[in-house]
Amino acid sequence: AQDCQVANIQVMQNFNKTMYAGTWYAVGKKDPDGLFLLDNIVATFSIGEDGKMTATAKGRVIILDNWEMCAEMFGTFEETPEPAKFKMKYWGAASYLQSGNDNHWVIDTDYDNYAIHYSCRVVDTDGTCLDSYSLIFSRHPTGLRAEDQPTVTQKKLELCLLGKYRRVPHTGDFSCGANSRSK
Ligand code: AZE
Repeated sequence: AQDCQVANIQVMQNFNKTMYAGTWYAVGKKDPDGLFLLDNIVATFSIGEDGKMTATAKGRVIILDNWEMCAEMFGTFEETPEPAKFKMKYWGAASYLQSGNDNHWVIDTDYDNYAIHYSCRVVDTDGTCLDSYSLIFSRHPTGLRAEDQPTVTQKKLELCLLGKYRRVPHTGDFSCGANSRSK
């Protein structure tokens, strides 16, 4: 089932963005090349009156080699013919944070407990992904339910990223903690 071709990656069928809305806690991540959110990563997806999906994300980052801070990020999503495949334009609340345009694919979700996100930034000449990042989301800050773990492992395998994820701690300290997460 996995030939590692980006074009063959199966995404969530009949993706329902309204059911996807709300807060997701990253409990696992595979980093892209370069800078990325380190930990305490929380994303909140919303659907506007125009039907378009937007998101905010917070996470701890270290920029300029040793400056640790909470990055507040924003994203707007452009739909594609495949409902689970979006183009995400993103930027930071502060100009020195990262901005860009990424693919944003929802690989699988049950909407209530887990979701698997995947972005390939660079497709190699052989059709595999050269630079990807992926987040494993849970509705529960405590982590995935035991019954969702086999599904998530299977999807990591299909993404050719099994063994490449790290746990994302939610320590609630710094300015990414629970107290600053409300806005
Ligand atoms: C994502 C959830 C949906 C909204 C956004 C996301 C991506 C954010 C980044 C942030 C990078 C920040 C850096 C700062 C120095 C997918 C988590 C915006 C890619 C590297």
